[in-house]
Amino acid sequence: MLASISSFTIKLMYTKAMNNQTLLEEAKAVLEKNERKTHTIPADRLYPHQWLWDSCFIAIGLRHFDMERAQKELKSLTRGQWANGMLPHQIFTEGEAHWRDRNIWRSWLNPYAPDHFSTSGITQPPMLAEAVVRIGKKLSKPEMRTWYQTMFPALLAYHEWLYRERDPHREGLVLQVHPWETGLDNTPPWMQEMHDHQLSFWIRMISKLGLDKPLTLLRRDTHYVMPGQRLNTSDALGLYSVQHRLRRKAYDIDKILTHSFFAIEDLTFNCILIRANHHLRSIAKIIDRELPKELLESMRKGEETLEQLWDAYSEQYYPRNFVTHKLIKEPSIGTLMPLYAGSITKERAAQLVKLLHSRKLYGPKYPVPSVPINSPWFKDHGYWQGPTWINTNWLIIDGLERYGFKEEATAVRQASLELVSQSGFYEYFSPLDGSPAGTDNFSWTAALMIDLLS
Ligand code: 2M8
Repeated sequence: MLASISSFTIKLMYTKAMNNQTLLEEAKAVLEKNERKTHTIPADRLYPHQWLWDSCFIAIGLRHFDMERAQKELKSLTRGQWANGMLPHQIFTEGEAHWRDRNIWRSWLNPYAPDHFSTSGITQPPMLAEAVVRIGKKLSKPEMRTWYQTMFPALLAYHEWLYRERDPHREGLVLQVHPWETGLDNTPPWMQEMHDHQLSFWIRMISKLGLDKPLTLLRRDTHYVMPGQRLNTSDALGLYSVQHRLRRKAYDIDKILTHSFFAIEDLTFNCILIRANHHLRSIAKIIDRELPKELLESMRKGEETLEQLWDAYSEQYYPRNFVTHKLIKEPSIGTLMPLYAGSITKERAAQLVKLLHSRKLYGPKYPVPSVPINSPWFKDHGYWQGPTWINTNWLIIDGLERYGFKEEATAVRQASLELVSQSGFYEYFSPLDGSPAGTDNFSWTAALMIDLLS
C-alpha cells in the first residue's frame, strides 16, 4: 500500500513538474510573440504600444531567463521620460498605423515632453523601483551597483516629480487626475466619482437615447474583446472626455487643478508608491547616494498619512477625493493594497486578511476579485469590476508573504497557477468559475507566471 502510494505521489509530482515546465515554455513564447525592438507590448493588436507598469511586470518575469532583455525593457521606459521627471503611462509606437493614438494625446503640447517619442500625458502606478530591485537581486554585487547607478537618476527624478506635482499640499499622498493613472481603469471608486460629477450632458444624452450601442461598433477594444468584457461605451466616452480636458490644459497640473475637481488620492497608486520609496531608499544606500531631504520627508509623511484612508466604521481602506478630503467608500481591490505597501501594522494587516477569507468578499473559488463579490458593481467578466487579475494577485501575494501570512499567500498563488494552467495567458479571469476573459497572450500574465513558478 505504502509503496503504491509513494509511486502514485511521485507520478503526481512528476506530472506537476511537467505541467509547470510546459507552462514556463508557453509563457516564454507569449513574451517572444509580444517582443518588439526595444520593449514588449502588452498584447498584439489590442495594446500595440509600451505601457509603464506592464513593462515593469514583464521585466520581473524576463529576469529569470533573459537578464539583458529585462534590463532593456526597463531602460526603454526612460526613453519617454519627460524633462520634468514624469514617466508617461504609454510610449506610442511610431508609424502611420498609430497616428490616431498619438494624436489623441498630442504630448507635444507640453514643453517637457520628449521630442523623439510621442507619449501619453499622464502616468501609471510607480512599479519601476520594484522591478529595478528585483533585477538587481539576481545580479552579482558589482553588476548590481552598476545597474542601480544606471537607473537611479530616472527613478529619483520620477519620485521627485510625483511629490512636487501631485502632492501640492505636501501631505504625503499623491493625487491622480485620470483613472488610467491607477491602471485599474473602471474601478468603482473612480467610476462613482465620474458618474456623480464628471459625465457631461452630451454623454448622458447619448446613453439616454440608446446611441451608445451603435457607437460601440466604432471602438477598437470591442473588435478584439467581447463588449460585455470591457467597460460600457458611455463610461468609455467619459474616460475620453476627461482625457480631452487634460489635453486642453496641455497636461499642466496647475491649470488642471484650477479647473477640475476630478482628482483622487488613489489607494493602489499610493500603496505602490510607498513600497517603491522603500526600494528607492535601498538603491540609494547601495550606491552611496543621498536622497534629497524634501523627498525623504514626503516619503515619511506618505506612510503616516495612509492611515487617514482607513475607515474605522467599515474596517476598510478607501481612496480619497483630493479636493473635499472625503473618502470614496466604494469597496474595491485597492483596500487590500496596503498589504503590499508594507507600512501598516501587523494588526491592521490581519484585519485585511479577514476580507480575503470571506467568500462573499474577496475569497471566492479563484481569488482575488478586483471588486468584492457582494458589491452591486460586481460582474465576473467586467474588466476591472470583478475579475481576478494576475498582477494584483502578485502584489497581494508579495504583501502577504512579507507580513507572514504564508498560507493565504500560497492559496492566492495556487489559484493564479490554476487559472492560467486551465485556460492560458488571458488578461483576466472570472473569480467564480475561472473562465478566461479579455485578450489572450497577455504579457504580464505570462511574465508573472514565470515569476510565480520560479
Ligand atoms: C488597460 O488600460 C489601457 C489604458 O491605459 C486601456 O484600457 O486601453 C489597463 O488594464 C492597464 O492597467 C494596462 O496597463 C493597459 C495595458 O495592458 O490596459
